[in-house]
Amino acid sequence: MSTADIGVVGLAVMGSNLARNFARHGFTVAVYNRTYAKTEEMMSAHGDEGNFVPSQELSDFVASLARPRKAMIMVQAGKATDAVIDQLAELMEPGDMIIDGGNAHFDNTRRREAALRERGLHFVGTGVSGGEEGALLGPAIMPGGSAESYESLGPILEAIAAKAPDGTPCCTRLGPDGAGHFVKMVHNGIEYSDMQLIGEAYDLLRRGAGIEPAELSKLFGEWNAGELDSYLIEVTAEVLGHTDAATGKPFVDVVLDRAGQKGTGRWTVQNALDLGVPVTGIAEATFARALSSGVKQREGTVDLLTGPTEKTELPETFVEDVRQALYASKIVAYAQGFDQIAAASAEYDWGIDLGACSALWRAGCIIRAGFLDKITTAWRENPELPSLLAAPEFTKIVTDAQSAWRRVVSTAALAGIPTPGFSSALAYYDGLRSRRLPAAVIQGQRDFFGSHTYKRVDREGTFHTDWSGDRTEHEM
Ligand code: NBP
Repeated sequence: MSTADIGVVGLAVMGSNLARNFARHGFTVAVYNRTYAKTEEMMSAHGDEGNFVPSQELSDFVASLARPRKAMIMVQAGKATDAVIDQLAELMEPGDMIIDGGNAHFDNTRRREAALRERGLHFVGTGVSGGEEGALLGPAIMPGGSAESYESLGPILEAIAAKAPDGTPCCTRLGPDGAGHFVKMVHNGIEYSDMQLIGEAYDLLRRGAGIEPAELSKLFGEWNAGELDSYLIEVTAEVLGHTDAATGKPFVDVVLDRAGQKGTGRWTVQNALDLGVPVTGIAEATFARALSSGVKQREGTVDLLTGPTEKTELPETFVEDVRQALYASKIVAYAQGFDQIAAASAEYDWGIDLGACSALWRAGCIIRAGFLDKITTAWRENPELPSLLAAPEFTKIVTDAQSAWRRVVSTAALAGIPTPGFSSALAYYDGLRSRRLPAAVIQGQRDFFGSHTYKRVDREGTFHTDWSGDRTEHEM
């Protein structure tokens, strides 16, 4: 019987939790996993949570889906996803939908969507954020695909998505083909940046101000009750408050300080370079992870490179300064991420609504934060903002924070504590507010050695100076 409202292929941690989430919301869910034992395992542990239709064969799985069929893939990104798409496409009929909820690169999603569209199938590349717990209890869902597919798929996804404080589901169709996976990628990039900034705040307060992890845990807890309210601050308070059972030491002191990465930060930066969008916060965060795990360089220089010899006096307001610098730097990171989404939306003709995008990040996902309400309002009031920093509320927050921000960055430099996130965010702020940038010198250099020409501030046209000759200027 073709009764299942939706099906899930891939029953590892994400797939099985999403399948359970669908079932708990009253949907009949077809489930399939390449290794059938995993399907049996899930059914015996959770089969009583709702209506599941397990299949051992993919053909039976497809046959159990009601038309238009909706099969959500939650398998390893890359080759596994392509293999499953090929197998499903063979069994499906025009009008059916394949939804990829894995962490695919948006270029792959564009390729897959185009190939399946040729066959009359809908391909919905969907970002899913919130980790295992989110998948079960309500993730933020970022679908990209045809408007037609969203008509019947949207209500199912919206039902299982997290709900924002105002009750709105954290799931919106972001645009065609790669739009959803692109937004998920930038979400992860912002996540990298946010985590790095919080790490720097910890480092400044621990190494700089000598505050112990247990105290810092309380401080982050307090910050979480104010304008920094966010999942990542909450998680940080938990991590810093945890004691290692084996040694009795703060957990943070027994963890090897080499940050891992699965690649979405790198993808974000690579794409930003292609689009020419300065996502300096995400880039610094990605490189900071690379530096932390660059064992050869760290071990080979740690005893050679000396730091400041004099003790750095901290400003009396240091703790509050760090909080303000963190908030301002976070806003810069989000502003840069939105710039990248806007640039890609124009490049690929996706028509992404930045207000809808920020609204769907308000709950369920890793970067959920209280201030996303303010960001949503800013984009909704003026979708044409040249930058999030131009929204009156954010202009005020960052300009009000600048004294504290400067004290933190300069104190960090004097104390020898690396703050690539805070420093680059402040440099970005100063770059934007500078009426003249040294790019004029760069243009001169480029024209000098490569005849790359330049424009003038006082008249229209393109010019070149005869640097090797009599230095007369020619209009090109
Ligand atoms: P994994 O990424 O660990 O993938 C395991 C699943 O892929 C199993 O069901 C496995 O089947 C299946 N699979 C593989 Br591997 N190769 C296959 C093939 N050739 N044909 C069919 N099935 C194949 O699972 P996960 O951690 O649940 O993540 C699923 C997706 O969700 C990934 O793309 C991931 O990037 C994304 N994601 C994960 C998180 C998270 O927090 N973990 C968050 C958001 C998104 P088997 O049992 O037969 O080996």
